[in-house]
Amino acid sequence: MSVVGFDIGNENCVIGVAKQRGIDVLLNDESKRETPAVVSFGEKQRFMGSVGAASATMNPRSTISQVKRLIGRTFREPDIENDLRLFPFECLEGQDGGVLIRLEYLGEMRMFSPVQILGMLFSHLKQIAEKDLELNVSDCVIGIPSYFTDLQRRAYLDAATIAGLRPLRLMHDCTATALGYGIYKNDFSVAGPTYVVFVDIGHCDTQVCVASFESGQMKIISHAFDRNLGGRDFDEVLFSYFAAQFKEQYGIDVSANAKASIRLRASCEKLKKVLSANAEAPLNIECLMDEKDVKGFIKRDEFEKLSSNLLDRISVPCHKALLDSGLTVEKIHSVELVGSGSRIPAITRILTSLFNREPSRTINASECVARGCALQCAMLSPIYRVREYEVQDAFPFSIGFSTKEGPICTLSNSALLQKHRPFPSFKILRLHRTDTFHMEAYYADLNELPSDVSPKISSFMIGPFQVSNMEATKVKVRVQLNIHGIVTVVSASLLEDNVDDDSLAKSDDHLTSAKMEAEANHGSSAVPNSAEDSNLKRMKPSSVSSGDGLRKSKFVKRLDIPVSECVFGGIAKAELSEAEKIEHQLVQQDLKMEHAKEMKNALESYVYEMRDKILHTYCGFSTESEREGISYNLQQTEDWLYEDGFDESVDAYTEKLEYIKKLVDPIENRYKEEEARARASKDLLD
Ligand code: ATP
Ligand code: K
Ligand code: MG
Repeated sequence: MSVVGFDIGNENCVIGVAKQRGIDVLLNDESKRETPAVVSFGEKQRFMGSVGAASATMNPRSTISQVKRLIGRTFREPDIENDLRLFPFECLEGQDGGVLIRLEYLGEMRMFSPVQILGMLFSHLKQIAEKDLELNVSDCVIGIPSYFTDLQRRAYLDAATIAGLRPLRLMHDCTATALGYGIYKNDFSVAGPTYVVFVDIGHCDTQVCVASFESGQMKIISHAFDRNLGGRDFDEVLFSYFAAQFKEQYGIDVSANAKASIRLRASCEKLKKVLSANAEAPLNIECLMDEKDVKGFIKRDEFEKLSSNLLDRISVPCHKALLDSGLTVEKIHSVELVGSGSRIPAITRILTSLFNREPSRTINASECVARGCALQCAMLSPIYRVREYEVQDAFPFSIGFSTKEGPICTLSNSALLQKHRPFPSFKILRLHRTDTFHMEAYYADLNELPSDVSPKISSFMIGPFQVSNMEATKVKVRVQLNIHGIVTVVSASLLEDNVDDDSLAKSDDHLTSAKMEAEANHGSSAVPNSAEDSNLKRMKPSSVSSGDGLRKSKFVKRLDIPVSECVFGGIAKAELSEAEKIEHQLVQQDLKMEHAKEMKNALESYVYEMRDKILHTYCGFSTESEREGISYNLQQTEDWLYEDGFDESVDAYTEKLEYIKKLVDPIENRYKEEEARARASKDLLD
């Protein structure tokens, strides 16, 4: 069994694994610790990760990047419309309002959902891990942004299913980072909790959280974010600057040309990185467009001036997280800056003035999420023993539940589950109902959410059931914020009794880590609750203590009620299994092409080997006409390999190989016989 943590970024993916020594980050086929989050559809097979990224300029319309942005989003959201304008690949509106990616593959126009593309990326990372670990990888923990909606979380689980992964937890990126930070530290003050702010600036987003650490435990107090502020926005500042300059200087409109845009954008990203270490940087692109070589130059000061808007925006989620934590700046022990987007020096400056102290960079900025996820996976997995450590996360949104009578609220803002509630956790509702009823889960406060998120989450039908006593009937509904941060109704039951059943369950419970492990391994998956049989299941004895020390046993009649769930905008089971089928076919095609490549290589090396042997080793064991025939065939095959046989099937290569082998084999046999004879006579003489 594997213990793996995945960080799927908009730009880079990192794989962490628990090994005997601790947490390792795996190298991909190019020996890199980061794998580009890219899926490219070549002529006959897909190329993913590093190889895929290399085709971005060659094959822009079929090379998909930043797919994480599109997961669980709708085509008409203004943010998405903005993104799509920058993407070189084609997107359409799906029937459900979601985004579909359209591209040509194997001579056909094909459509893929972002979930399918994400599934391909997961598959690729899974393969890298399996190759390294030499075992099947399924159990894992996957990092997600804290601002992910219910739908996006479910979409991630669907993508994992397509790839054959079983996430034990979707874990908030900053929580994973905080876990990796806290678990190894032994020097926390005994006087009280140590408060740390984590700021993660990635390629597309910024996430902030405030966490408190004590010996043996960490708690997230608040999460805040800007979903639209990351490294790529700084690239865009440079892009606009140079595009405008080149228009004037060279008379070219880079934005109007997809390939030129990709190249300029890539150069701007490189230039941005150079500016992180240097006060100025040049930009040179040969033959960018209309056969023009372009040259540019920018100083760091100028870049910072152009980016001042973006830099100012970084303080917004920082303020929010601090405000929500109820702490003042003086209470903060340190600010930990992670995510590679944060390497711009001006960001350190901004944070320094914001928190009155320089942020520290002690954490590995690009690997911390994957490492934290791997740690969490080890903690949840039964095969690893990790030191007792309590991880308590906070959910960033308030959730409400309503029935047709209106909201079921326990809080002033009509929410049932308050923002920053610890999770996984559940809440028991007791409702008086006599017949089947519906409940809807929704976001109670849209101000807490990223823009354009629909408040609707999901609806639940509870029933059918029959009551025998109209008056004394309570329906107990168990609402859960599960380990992935997904809202569900896990069960409902009928209590035909006047006695409160608090002895059966605490009404509002945060799951401890031991229980969390159990939840991770059972029941709390994203699979919607299947409707259970509503038969009378059991008569549960509940003990009621009486004052005189005698224990009376009282029977509460409990009847399980079926619960069915409908997620607004989620994909149906049938669609998911169709996606799994398609992925399987695509994998077969990739394997076929890989196999053909291997056969081609085998044929090529055979040709070179024989060309040499026929002149030397086998010379004395063949006639001149044999040698001529073989040489001729070797030459023919080599020519074929460069021309018609450049891109052929496994069978074609095998056939050629067999044909030459038939010519060479008799000679090879003569040679071997002679060898054997020589060895035998040598043995005799010895
Ligand atoms: P996200 O978290 O948004 O999904 P991600 O996790 O893939 O994305 P990271 O790998 O943390 O993102 O960061 C990628 C960003 O960091 C890119 O925009 C990249 O240009 C930027 N970056 C990397 N190195 C530097 C550097 N030296 N200076 C400035 N920016 C850098
Ligand atoms: K990353
Ligand atoms: Mg990231």
